[in-house]
Amino acid sequence: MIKNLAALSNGTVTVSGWVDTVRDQKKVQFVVLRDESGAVQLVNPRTTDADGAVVADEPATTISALAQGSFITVTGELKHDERVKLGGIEIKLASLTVVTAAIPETPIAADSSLDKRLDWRFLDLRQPKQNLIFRIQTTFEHALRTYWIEHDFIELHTPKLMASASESRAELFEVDYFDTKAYLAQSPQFFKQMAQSAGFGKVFEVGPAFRADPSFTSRHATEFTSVDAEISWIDSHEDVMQLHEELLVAGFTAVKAKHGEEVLALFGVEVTVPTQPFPRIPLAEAKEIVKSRGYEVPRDDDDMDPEGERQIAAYVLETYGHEFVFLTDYAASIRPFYHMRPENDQTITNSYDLIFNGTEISTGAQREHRIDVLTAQAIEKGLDPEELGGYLDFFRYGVPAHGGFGMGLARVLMLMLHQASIREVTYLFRGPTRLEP
Ligand code: AMO
Repeated sequence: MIKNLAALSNGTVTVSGWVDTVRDQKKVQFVVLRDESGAVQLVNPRTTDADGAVVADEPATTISALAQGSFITVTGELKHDERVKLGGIEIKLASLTVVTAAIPETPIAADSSLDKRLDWRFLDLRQPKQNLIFRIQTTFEHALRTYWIEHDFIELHTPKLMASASESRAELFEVDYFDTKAYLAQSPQFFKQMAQSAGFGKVFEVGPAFRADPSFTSRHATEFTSVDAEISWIDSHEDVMQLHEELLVAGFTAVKAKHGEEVLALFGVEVTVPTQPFPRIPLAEAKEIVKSRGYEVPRDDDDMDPEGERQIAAYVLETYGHEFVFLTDYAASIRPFYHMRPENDQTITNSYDLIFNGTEISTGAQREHRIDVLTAQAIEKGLDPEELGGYLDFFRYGVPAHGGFGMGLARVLMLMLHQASIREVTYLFRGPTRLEP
């Protein structure tokens, strides 16, 4: 790999990569060669005859014809030279093989629109910034998994084809399923709760979730990776929030340690490991706070709107110096039937949304585990208990108190790297008008 060249002594090396630029000068040719780890300058002095005229020989002729993006393998003499701006090394070429030539016309350029870049995603992903995003995602997920394994969680792979909705019916993808209909899972919600009834105790899943959401916002996709956890033996949603904090601290610590410097260099962003506990503010109080800052909350009886989320995040950053905030005690009227309500106040739920840098990244809650209360709450929300069939059975045969959360992986990355859209940090984005590549 190119990044390993810096550690080698002067001598013969063989290296492969994509042609980035070619400067074909009269007496010398320069090629910048890239791979996912970095770039190096190749130099090829032209051969001249006795009269000083340039001779058309190899590899000069091949270099002159190289199109950007061609994949080549070269052998040459590596030389450390402080005067070389690109990493202080260069390779004087001896031979060059074109592994695959690229078409000369590149379909995207640095100033191409995001949509055009997504059309040509494999070319777009060659940029070091894009490459870093997915290495960060790998590190982040690995840190979460390490935490889960160390804490004796069981990994689930729940089905993505379902017989009924698990969240709202409004955002459901329906598919033909032999002589009946199936629905794409919006969340592993029901099955991670089922695991509590099965005595699994602590479970997690990192998997796809589907939402037929026709919106074109910068934070919605029709298919996204959901990071889910569910735990038994809890006293309230406070236990879930503590788990959530510990996971994020583990994830951010790993990302900062492994990629902190690269993130600063390529994105100009400092990765901050959050301190525990994260601030917690009941939703009603958060609305009063943003109102006192001069922001008119559109509706008092609704979720916090995106601008409200930004306002409360700004307040939390100013007041507590924290990038995260748990908004708690959401009104029962705007939460799903399966959220538990505290005994002393049936108008709210034991639930939270987690806001990071001004945008929701997660929803969590203690679940209602008492079958009579759960059934009554489902009916109150206009659901037919018959349709919930198998789900309600989980609560008929003894189940511990439990709770959990679902978190959008791409949202975490987007906000960590201060990116404007979820499309930038999703390997292959799916939206209402995008099914390819
Ligand atoms: P919720 O519907 O709030 O909760 O989803 C949880 C988190 O998933 C992410 N998310 C999305 N990301 C991208 N595009 C979308 N269309 C999209 N929809 C949701 C968000 C969101 O915070 N079952 C509950 C979780 C639970 O209580 O365990 C649920 O799915 O980051």
